[in-house]
This record gives sequence, C-alpha cells and structure tokens, in this order.
Amino acid sequence: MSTTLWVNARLACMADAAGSAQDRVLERGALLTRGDRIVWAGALEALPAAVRADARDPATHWQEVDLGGALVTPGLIDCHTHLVYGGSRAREFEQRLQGVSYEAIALAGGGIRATVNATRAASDASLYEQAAARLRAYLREGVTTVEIKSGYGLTEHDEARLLRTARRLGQDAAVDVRTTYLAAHALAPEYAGRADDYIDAVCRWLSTLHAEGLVDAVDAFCETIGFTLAQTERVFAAARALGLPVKLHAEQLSNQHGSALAARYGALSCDHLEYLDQGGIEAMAAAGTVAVLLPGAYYFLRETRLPPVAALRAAGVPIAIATDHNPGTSPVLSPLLMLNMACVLFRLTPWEALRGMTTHAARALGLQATHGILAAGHRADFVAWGVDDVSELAYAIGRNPCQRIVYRGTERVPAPGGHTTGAVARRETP
Ligand code: DI6
Ligand code: FE
Repeated sequence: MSTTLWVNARLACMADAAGSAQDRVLERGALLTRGDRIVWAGALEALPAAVRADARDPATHWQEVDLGGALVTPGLIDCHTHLVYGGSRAREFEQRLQGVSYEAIALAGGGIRATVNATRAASDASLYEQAAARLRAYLREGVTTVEIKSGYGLTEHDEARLLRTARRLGQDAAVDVRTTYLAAHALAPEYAGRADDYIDAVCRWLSTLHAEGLVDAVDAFCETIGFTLAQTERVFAAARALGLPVKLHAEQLSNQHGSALAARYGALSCDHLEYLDQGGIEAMAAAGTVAVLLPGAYYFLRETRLPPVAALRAAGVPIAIATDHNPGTSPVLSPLLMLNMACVLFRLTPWEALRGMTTHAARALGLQATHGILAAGHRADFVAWGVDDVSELAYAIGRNPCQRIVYRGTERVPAPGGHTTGAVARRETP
C-alpha cells in the first residue's frame, strides 16, 4: 500500500469536513491518500503533524506529488448511461431532422427496437469493443465512476450479455462501473401485445441475473411508449423483494406520475423529468430521491419543455447531471459538454453542474458514503484540471483541460499523448 501527499492543489472538495455542500476553492490545498482512500484533505499548512507522521508508517511506500497549482475536483461520476449496445441510429437521426417524431419512429418498430436487433446480432467481443471505445472518451475527461444500464437485449440471455460486458469493462479499465438492470426499457418483440407477460419475465430474469451478481440497481422506462405505472410497480416490487435499489426513467415525454411511484419505493433517482409536476417534486424531496437531469437528451430531441429546476432547488431535491449516452436520444460522449449544457440549457450554476457530476451523482448511485467529495474516508478518485476556476469546466466547449486522473489513489496511466488520446487506461497492478 502506498501513501501519497498530493500538494500544490487548488481544491474544490465539494463539501466541508462535515460533508455539507461548499462552493469554494481552497488555495494551497493538499490531499493525503493511503491506498485507495483519502486520509486527509485541506490546506497544507493545516495538516496536523501527527496525521502526517502517522501516514509515514515505514511499512508503506511514501511519496509526495506536486500538482502544480491545478484545480482538483472529485473524479467525475456519470450516473446514467446506456454505454453497451450494438449499431448506430444515424439514419433515424436523419428522419427526425425531417420532422418524424421519436415516438412515431418507436411505434413503427425503429428506435430502441432497432438497437435491440443490432445488439442481439453483435458478438460478445464486438459489444465489448464498441463499449470500450465509448468508455475511453469518458476516461479522458476525468470520469472515475460510470453507471451502465442494460436494456437493449430484452431476453434473459441478451440482458445478461450486456450486464456481463459492463462488469468486464469495470474489471479491465481504471473506473468503477455500477450496473443497472433495465429490461423494462421497451417491449421485447417476442412479447408483442403481451406487455404484462413480458413484465413477468423481466421480474423472473432479475432474480437469476441478481444471483449471478450482475445487478446493482433496477430501472424502468415509465412512458406511453414504455411501460405503465402498474407495470413499473411490478418491476419495483421484484427489486424490493431482492433488496435492490430502484431508479426510473420518469416524466421524459409526458407526465405519468412515475416519480411519485419511484419515491414510494425509496428510489435512488428519477431521471429526465421534463414533465415532472409539483406533487412529484414533493414526493422526491420527502424520499431523498435525486433528480438526474439529462441535457444531452433534451438537446438532441429538441425538447422545449424544461425540467422544473427552480422548483427542485426550492424543494431541496439534489440535482445530478449525466450524459444518458444512448444511440437514440443522446449520442453524447463528453461528460464535460454536459456541464456546459446543464448551465446553458437548464440554467444551473457551474458549481451546481459540477456537484451534479460528483456529489449528487454519487448519491444517485447510492455511493455517497464513499464517492463524490474530497474528504477523509472517501475514495481517492480525483482529477487535476488545468483551469483557474470551476466555471471554466462548464464554460469551454470541446476543450479537455484534464491533466491528471487519480483513481483509487493511483495515477491513471496516461495513454501516449496524454489523457486526450489513447486506449482504455488499464488498472495498474499494485
Ligand atoms: N429514454 C431515453 O432517452 C433513452 N431510453 C429511455 O428510456 C432512449 C433510448 C433509445 O432511443 O435508444
Ligand atoms: Fe436513459
């Protein structure tokens, strides 16, 4: 195990020592890490001599790293992606540019169904390679934790393939992967006209996949073109029976009151939320459910109805931001661009946007005890950025100021040419 004192950092810890939100850069900051954890974070001059001496245990390897005055934030967390799938939907994009609606394409058998066909046809190796290529883009921009949903297989066999691919990506690359089971994403073609039977199957498969250790959370698409409130509730009940947390694609295209249902099940998050009403907001606030806003999908669908940001803030609902990477509504591979869009489209402040991809994203994955802030006891996942201020992270478009990425206390090996190019960073052998 090695102990490192990272000095000369300008720290955006995102919280004070007690864990309360803080929009402040701490000058002349330092982080003391041991193994994969932060032991201490603060201004270097305040580092207690005893803590420093303790950390210099002769049995551990000690080093000091100068971060050169970089802005240091927690590693970015993308808490909503559909990274594993086959094929592309660029043709559908063209149709939509000509005015055909997303719903109309879905009802005509395109949309999610088209990706399901391409996914089922893809080999395991090809699914892995396609997703790994996408993941590389995330890693370059400082992502240290990513959620990956299934939902393009829609058979037990194919949902398992997607979840296993996600797990393998997490084992191979220097990133934490959290998996979410989203078989209730669209009706499998084999069950046409029998949505309730499909939901029975979805619930059965869940037990098997959970027994294989493939599922960290359970999600559904509650929508006119997805599943009803009653069907969603059956999926949630199955998750609850297995002790698995739930989340929901809710109020994206219409108000189905899915958020209030999800809140009743203590959901980690409700995601999208353009059509969320006050009742849903209050239910989420009472349940401590995170609102995950997805500006990429809002933008790509040319949605005009904004999620109720001011009301969410007023109710104290934590707001997270994610890419929602998927081939249909958000073919986004830049988490940093989402910070910009969250500010420009949804009027978040840059600090709110960054909190949305760190602290609140951790909460949306149930990881708030270990991830998303720079504080003692938390994971040593952080990024050094070549910028002066947090606002610059959200301001620039198409610029990647990421200088160094530390994952589990170890610097991610930069690919040739630095973090801006190259292959999936492999985990270093300890
Ligand atoms: N909402 C979305 O925006 C994505 N899934 C969902 O439930 C879209 C998925 C796709 O079109 O492939
Ligand atoms: Fe999604």
